[in-house]
Amino acid sequence: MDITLSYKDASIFYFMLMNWLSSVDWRQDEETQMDRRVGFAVAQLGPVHLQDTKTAVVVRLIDMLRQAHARGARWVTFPELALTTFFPRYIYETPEEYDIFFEEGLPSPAMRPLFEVAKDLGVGFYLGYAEKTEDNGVTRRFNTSVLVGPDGAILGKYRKIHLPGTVDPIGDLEFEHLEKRYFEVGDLGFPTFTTPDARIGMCICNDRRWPETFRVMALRGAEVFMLGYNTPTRNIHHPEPAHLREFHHRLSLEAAAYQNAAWVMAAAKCGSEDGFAMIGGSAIVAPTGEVVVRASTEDDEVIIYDCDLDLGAYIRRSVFDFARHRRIEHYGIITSQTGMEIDP
Ligand code: CDT
Repeated sequence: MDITLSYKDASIFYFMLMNWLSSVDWRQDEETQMDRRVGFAVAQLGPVHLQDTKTAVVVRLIDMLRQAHARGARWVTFPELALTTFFPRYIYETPEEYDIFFEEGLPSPAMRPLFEVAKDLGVGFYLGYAEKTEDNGVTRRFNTSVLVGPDGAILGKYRKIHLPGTVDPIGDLEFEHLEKRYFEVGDLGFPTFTTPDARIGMCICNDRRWPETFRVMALRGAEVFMLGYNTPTRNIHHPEPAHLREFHHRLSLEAAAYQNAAWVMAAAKCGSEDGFAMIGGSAIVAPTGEVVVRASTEDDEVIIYDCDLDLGAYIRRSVFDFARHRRIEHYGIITSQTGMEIDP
């Protein structure tokens, strides 16, 4: 009898086997449930040019919010500094020049239409923006994200802690990265927020390269990390091959998800903003560390996944049961020492 399979038959068999395997619940403990599924979307934003108005950008954000809702999302993650071009690439001398990029109040006038539509649709969201605020008569500026619940309630803010770049221009011929010039270091820590669907933590762009960011949120019970980013394709501070920019982005997300047993929602602002290229690669990563869906363009694009929050809970009861396995007596220098110090 000839039992040779054609390539097509073998492919069909492989596909059916994989489908069956992925439908089998491999989690082996009695607390495992399979019904804590929530639709999370990531809304990647293509380029926003210097001349684009905030009104026009918010129209694009609302359009993606509607798409996400139509596809079953309860939550949407938008990018860092989502309302304007990535202005820290430019040199401005006075607040009068750069305050046009900042928002005052929540929602700011520019954001209000997005807040209204989201509330009408019952969709919660993360939005990155440049925040200007008055504190005891002192003007302060932060690179901030806000978390708004599906009921329209403002759940809280996060102010970016790991600010990359410099205060003064380095004189690169193409562009600068002046986040340290325009923003203060965030002063809110890494808070997490309890919602009816999941406990959510927020961070912004460069924060994703630092494992402490996610561990602090995980210790506070975060089940979902939301993050927006603007990552220039070229690293002007530390030259490196372009492919490493995407690789390190993805590596950071996968490690954060796996080591903290949480879902990661990563939203890029990307493409060529007035000729300055930024990576795409928006993604949703499962607590297993696997990318489950990834944007395929460098333009406005919505990706969505039905996230099983019990998958993370299972991993936190097993491999990463922090209470059972962490050895804090050996971690002290992580918070007492910043740079490397070699024992004599
Ligand atoms: N926005 C942001 O934080 N971007 C940084 C670029 C670092 S290169 C100076 C990032 O980590 O992606």
